[in-house]
Amino acid sequence: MAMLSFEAKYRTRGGTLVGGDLFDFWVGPFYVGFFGVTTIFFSALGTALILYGASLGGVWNIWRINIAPPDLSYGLGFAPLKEGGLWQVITICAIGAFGSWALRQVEISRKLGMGLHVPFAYGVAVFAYVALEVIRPVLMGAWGWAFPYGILSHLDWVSNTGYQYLHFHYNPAHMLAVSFFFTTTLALSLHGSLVLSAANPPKGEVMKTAEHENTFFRDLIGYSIGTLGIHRLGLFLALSAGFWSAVCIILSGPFWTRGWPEWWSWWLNLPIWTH
Ligand code: UQ1
Repeated sequence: MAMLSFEAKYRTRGGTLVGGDLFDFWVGPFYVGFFGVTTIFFSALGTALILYGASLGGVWNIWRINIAPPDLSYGLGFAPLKEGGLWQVITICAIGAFGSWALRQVEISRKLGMGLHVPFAYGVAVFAYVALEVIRPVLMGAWGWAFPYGILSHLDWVSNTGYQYLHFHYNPAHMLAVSFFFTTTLALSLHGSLVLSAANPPKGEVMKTAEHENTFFRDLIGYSIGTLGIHRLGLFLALSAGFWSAVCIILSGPFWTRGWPEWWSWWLNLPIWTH
């Protein structure tokens, strides 16, 4: 664990949100904290319940294991464990674990005197999950609208939900989300390749720095966003992808129940087309 001597001076007390000094310690390289304990608790319980749910299903084919939410007839109430209740408790464990993980990131950021960008970014991914499993089902009045836990079964859910709106690619928020996902990969591939190209000059030459990186893009397109700027852009693109993903599924059902192609009628109905 070569990092230990280097990290010693950063292993300072404080920055905790709850519990004071009680959980303010490390296990090997890992900071624990109150939320480390709750992360372990929810992850272990959730994983055990997934294994129990899988055993009830009688299928151990990894692709086909499925733990479904309650039937729509249960509405927003609790269901018996074997009728979707297991899915409900697993969902509580997942949100407990994701929330604990985010708050542990906050405690570590506070310890190090850093900004809260990492927990914020992680929080957007959690928001997308919560949008699917809690916000949309609650707005639609039944847990049965949430997606099931299973490799193929959740893919089937995505496919079925998409076809319920005839052609999901006509959902304008979905268009934005997909565009942001693709632009994120473009930005990261440009950034990763640019940095590696500067770090890997011909054999025997000293590696290049940000000046060369800036110059490359000024030569190419007349503009460089800069070494800090590219990370701001990357964070914006990635968070936008997650954000619009959440928006596009919350719109579908609670706020738009017909096919998404039909939504574009407003365009066809503009008065400018009449003659
Ligand atoms: C860029 O301008 C830049 O600044 C030097 C980087 O930092 C290392 C980059 O990684 C990239 C990809 C660019 C180019 C990006 C734009 C939006 C012009």
